[in-house]
Amino acid sequence: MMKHAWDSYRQYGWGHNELKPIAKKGHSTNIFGSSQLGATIVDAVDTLYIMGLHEEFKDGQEWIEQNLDFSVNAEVSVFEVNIRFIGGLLAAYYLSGQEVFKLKAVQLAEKLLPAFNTPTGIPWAMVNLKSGVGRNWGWASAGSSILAEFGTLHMEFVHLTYLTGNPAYYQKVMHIRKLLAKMDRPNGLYPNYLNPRTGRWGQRMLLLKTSCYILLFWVFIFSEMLTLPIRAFAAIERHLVRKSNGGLTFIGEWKNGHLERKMGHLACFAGGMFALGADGSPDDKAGHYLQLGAEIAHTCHESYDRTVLKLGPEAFKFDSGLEAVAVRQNEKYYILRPEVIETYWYMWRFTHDPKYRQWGWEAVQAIDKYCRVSGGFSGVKDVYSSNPTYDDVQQSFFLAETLKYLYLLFSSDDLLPLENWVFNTEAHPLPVLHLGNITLPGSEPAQR
Ligand code: DMJ
Repeated sequence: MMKHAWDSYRQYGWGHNELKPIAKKGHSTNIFGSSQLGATIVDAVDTLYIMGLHEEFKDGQEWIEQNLDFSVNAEVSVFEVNIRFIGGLLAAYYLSGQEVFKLKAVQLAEKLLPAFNTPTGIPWAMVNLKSGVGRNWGWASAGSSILAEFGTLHMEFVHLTYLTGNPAYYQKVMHIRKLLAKMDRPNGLYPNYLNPRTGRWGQRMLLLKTSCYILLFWVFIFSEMLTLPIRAFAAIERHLVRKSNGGLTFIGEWKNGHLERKMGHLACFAGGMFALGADGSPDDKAGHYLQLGAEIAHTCHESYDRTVLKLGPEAFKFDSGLEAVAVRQNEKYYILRPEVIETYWYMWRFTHDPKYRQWGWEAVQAIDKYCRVSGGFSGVKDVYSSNPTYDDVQQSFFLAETLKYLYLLFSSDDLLPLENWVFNTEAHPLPVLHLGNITLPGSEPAQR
């Protein structure tokens, strides 16, 4: 499947950000602005390396060496470019040792730094790579920055300081962390919108997106300050986790004082997060969080199993007799997302229960049957229709994440062991840094 996805992109979309597998031409979205930066190449090279697809990896590396140039007049998403490009380049560097990946990651990071020039130091969501001018999306609670985005720069930026000796990257993200630590936390959790001019929360909305919480959790685990993530777990459980009438555990969305009994595909990452958290929790909590991870994995599997295509919808409800099914037409699509498979993989690593491989295999068969087309893989618009239409996009995260997690699910545990590697939110593995033993330039000595 990786060969088919890559070869199709190579043939029809080379150098474009993504591929339209039906129209057989390049594709891009507003997260990359008007740039043509080969997002699929950068996002996929570490997967190629891990899978031993050496020729393809070399081809990708050559394109990056010769063509990847960030001096372009394009307004890009700071978060997306960080997780896909900086994460992808750093992972490729650590895995292969090829200097070019590090060099390109640092060049790009320099272009992102102006995004932090705000009155509070909370970065803009978008920055123009040429002019350095930043701004926010109008739809994000009147121009706020988004927690799931600016809270997910930490890992890559700490690695940049570690690799270059330049303290600037570390200081920028530490500033965010310190500022967050001082802010009020309604219900013990951070709302999703923060105004970078005033430093005040925007709309009070708690959404568990695939980024900030797992990221904060990892960071705190590895900085040996466990209390905050464990408190956050307790608050998530208390305010967002519920059981349906049919006995399915789900994570709802809290908006304006009301919990909507709806779970997004994106929130399915939390099964893996709880399993990983169980591994680092105090003994009396470990079994509990592993069990919670297993329950989330089960619910997300049900959301796949209750469809015609055996692929999960974008969001599913637990209301008025509904159990893990989408209601609105615009929530019935599957765009090759990884979160459910990501959770299967973490659960497999921590339990070795064969059902996770079984569920992963079901997903492989469904994707191959319903999403494979002659020009690559496409998302589908309705997972409840036996005759679905395609969205005609092969997302770069399909190669970075979905196929990588599937490959790891069927590999042995000594391939990228979790003691030594930590995966960013785009599934790019970076080595665990033991900050207790390292003093980063610009950092205070690690707290114990
Ligand atoms: C990916 O870019 C990342 O997993 C991100 O955290 C969320 N969205 C997509 C996949 O669904």
